Amino acid sequence: MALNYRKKALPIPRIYQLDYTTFMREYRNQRPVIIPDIVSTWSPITKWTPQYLTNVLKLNYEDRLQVFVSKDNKHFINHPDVTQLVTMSAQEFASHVFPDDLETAVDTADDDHTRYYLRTFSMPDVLFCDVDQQRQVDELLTLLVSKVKDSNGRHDQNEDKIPQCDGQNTDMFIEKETDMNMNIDKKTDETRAVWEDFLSPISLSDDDDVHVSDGVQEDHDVKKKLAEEVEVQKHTDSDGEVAENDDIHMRQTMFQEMHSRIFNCKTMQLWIGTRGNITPLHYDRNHGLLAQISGRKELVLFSHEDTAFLYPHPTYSDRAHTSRINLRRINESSYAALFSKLKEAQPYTCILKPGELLYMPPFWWHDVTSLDNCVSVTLPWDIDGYEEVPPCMLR
Ligand SMILES: O=C(O)CCC(=O)C(=O)O
Repeated sequence: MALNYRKKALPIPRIYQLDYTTFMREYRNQRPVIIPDIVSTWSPITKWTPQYLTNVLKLNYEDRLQVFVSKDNKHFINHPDVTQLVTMSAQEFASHVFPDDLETAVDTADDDHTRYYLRTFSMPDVLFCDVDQQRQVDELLTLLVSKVKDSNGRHDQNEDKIPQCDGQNTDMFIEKETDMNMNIDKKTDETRAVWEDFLSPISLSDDDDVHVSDGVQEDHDVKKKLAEEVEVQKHTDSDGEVAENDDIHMRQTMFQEMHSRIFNCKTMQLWIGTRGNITPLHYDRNHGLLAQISGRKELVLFSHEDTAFLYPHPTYSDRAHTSRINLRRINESSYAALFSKLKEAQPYTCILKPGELLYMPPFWWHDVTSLDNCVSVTLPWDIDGYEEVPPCMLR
């Protein structure tokens, strides 16, 4: 997208081997970053073939898949004049986004300008199990929370107590279609039962107020302290050893809590769609991790500090977290005049490639265009009680 901003768009950095200390110091709550070497080794990168995803969608949704269908390639995917939420069979949806012959599909898409976008508001159990694997959880949380060793050099012993999908072999969904109906109900019930009692009680949605109950507040105070102390304080005297053990214990608790908050099948979202799909300029109140499984997406981000230049819908509107600006039109002179302050905003851009993970701080504005047929996963996590809502967002 060649956009005519006054301020030159800045690239979002790609940082390999990003560590916890650098993440806390430079990015968390401050600016976006692309992490190229975590999701790239996740099992969904190779496992989520078109056939596998089609099987899972069929078994989860059968003929009740709710898909955004847009006949227009220039407007928002969720513009009510051009986009409908259509209920269709998983098979039909798959035939659009996973066509056997990609060349033909691209030509067809260009001909009739029809785009298809599935966005789930929770994660199908089978796919969730593929994401919530011990090694994958460990690697991501080591970056976000910092993994600690006890005084004997051992890693967190309590991790074993966290229910995980590790034992779940989801390869069964590569089976022949006829065998699958029998398996799915049993499988999803079992998986759900493991998770139901353990999931984070802190719900998350665009509309949620940031709310921390009294009981949780104490824990958040502990985390505030941890967040400020990026390095674990090392002590040598006996009092110091106690302090270090306390610190390790707190970090282990935090690790477990973050596991259930980030790897949460009720808040994780799946995005599958055709190229050309647009998610218009909006912000979320949570920390965002966008994991790109296949295809590329182009993103334009703005800091929350630029909110005054981004023309949000009125606060009373149900679209208060979205902008009135369609970034595809800003080079039109009449449009530019209407939204003249946009020139003051500082855009950050990237093309997110398969295997890459984008961290977006809370309240950062983002606009997303699918450059290819894409599969992505969003892992949002709600902000903590001590993380203040930026004053510019209190409209
Ligand atoms: O991928 C998209 O189309 C939108 C993703 C998004 O808005 C998010 O992850 O918050």
